[in-house]
Amino acid sequence: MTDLRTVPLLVFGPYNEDGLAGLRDVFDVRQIERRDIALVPESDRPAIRAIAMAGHLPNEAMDLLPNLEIIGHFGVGYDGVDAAHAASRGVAVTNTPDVLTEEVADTALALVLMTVRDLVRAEHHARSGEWERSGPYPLTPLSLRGRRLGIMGLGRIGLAIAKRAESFGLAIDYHNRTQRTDVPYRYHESLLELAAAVDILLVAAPGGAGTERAVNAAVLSALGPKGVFVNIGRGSSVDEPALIEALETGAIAAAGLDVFADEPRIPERLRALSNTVLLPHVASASRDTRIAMGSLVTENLKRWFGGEALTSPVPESEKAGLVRRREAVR
Ligand code: NAP
Ligand code: 8YV
Repeated sequence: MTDLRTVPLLVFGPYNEDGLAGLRDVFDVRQIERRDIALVPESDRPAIRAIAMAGHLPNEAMDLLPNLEIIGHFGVGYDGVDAAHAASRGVAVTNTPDVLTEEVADTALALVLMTVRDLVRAEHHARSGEWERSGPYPLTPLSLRGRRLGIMGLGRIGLAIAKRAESFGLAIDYHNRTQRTDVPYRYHESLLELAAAVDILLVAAPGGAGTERAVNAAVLSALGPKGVFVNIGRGSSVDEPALIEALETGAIAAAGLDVFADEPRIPERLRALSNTVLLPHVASASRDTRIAMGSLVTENLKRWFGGEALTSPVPESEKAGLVRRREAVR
């Protein structure tokens, strides 16, 4: 009989409450309140065999845990974990794809609509009594009608966004590193080309070195003065100072952002702008979806120590053959 209560698992910093309860039901959980390995006493470090976490795990922290086998990342985007480094040490990494796709796509469409039709300030106009005092809310210069949406990152989430946008009557273009053969949408080999061809540019790509500051001044200039930028992916994919400059000068019309370069800090200049809609990284943040994400983290960790194939290893772990523990914990 497998006894996972003998497996010490480190919860590296803040973690979803439902997910934590699920982990506690199974493993010998030790949680630290901040993502700081110094909070794990040196004498306890050799015992740790698994980590559950969200956000950033420094390589130095990983390297101070000599018997670490697996990292369960709460979130599909695992740019905060160096999965190649983990693989070089024989440590598997899992993430939480699929279970959040539809929720994130719903939020993306809401963000597009809020931004294009200025709905946050219109709501404030009604709620504050301004409608009764000063009359109707001004007509919005932008509309979704007749617009073309360009998606950078037509993966699971990008495709779910495209399907929704299609039903809204939008034409869809996209840019990935590799052209897909299973979609009817127009492909662009470069992000610059995509930005020049569309009215709304939406990022649904992963963070990390491959997309670092990819949305820069040239891309925003190509999007143009009637263009709208929406980011549901990662803040690191945008040159944020260049975005602020483009919004301030009218080089683009508006932006809707769920993610930022240095969360939870949002630059004051960005917060001061009236042509932005700013969300605090909530695209997947419904309780049901977060429960599903936590369950998938726990499922992966249970399967690993039970000697079964992982449900969602990241590609770097798959490539290294880190998809199943050689033996179950007895
Ligand atoms: P996915 O299925 O792996 O899709 C990622 C897409 O991005 C793929 O189509 C990939 O195509 C493309 N891509 C990767 N690197 C690229 C690059 N350098 N340039 C252009 N395209 C690139 O992942 P997903 O499940 O859709 O999730 C996407 C991302 O959304 C996550 O990594 C995460 O950062 C973000 N996210 C945010 C939230 C939120 O709360 N705001 C929630 C969930 C996810 P190629 O490989 O062909 O390039
Ligand atoms: C979460 C996300 O907000 O899955 C992702 O990549 O960005 C979001 O779903 C995050 O991972 C939870 O901390």
